[in-house]
Amino acid sequence: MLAAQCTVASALNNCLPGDFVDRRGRDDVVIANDQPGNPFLYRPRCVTVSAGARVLFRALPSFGNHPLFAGSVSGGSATFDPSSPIGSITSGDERQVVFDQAGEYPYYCDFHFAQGMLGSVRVVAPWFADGFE
Ligand SMILES: [Cu+2]
Repeated sequence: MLAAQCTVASALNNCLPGDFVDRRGRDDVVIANDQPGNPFLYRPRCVTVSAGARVLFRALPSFGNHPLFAGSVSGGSATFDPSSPIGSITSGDERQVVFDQAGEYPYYCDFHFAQGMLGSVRVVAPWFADGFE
């Protein structure tokens, strides 16, 4: 299937290939909406981690204000993905998510995705962790 091999790289939740911050090889990674002056931006918004990484999602001031859902936004509407390890996080202000399986795990704020509050975690197999540079 040549067409499948030529598929354009996905851009889930506005994460283009060049947008992914490289956090491969790290056991612990933090994603937070902590940019001064812009509470609607996750940092890093798009991130690559190694399988087994623990990602600490932090919400300022809380997930009650910024409920975090697994899934993708397309055409202005969000689709929850219940199979993602991110799930839905609606209380507290910190939640650790362990990503054991390679894949791409988009996420969004259920209140503010239209304002750009969305991103994606790309998980790569650990044996590739040092193979790209
Ligand atoms: Cu929000």
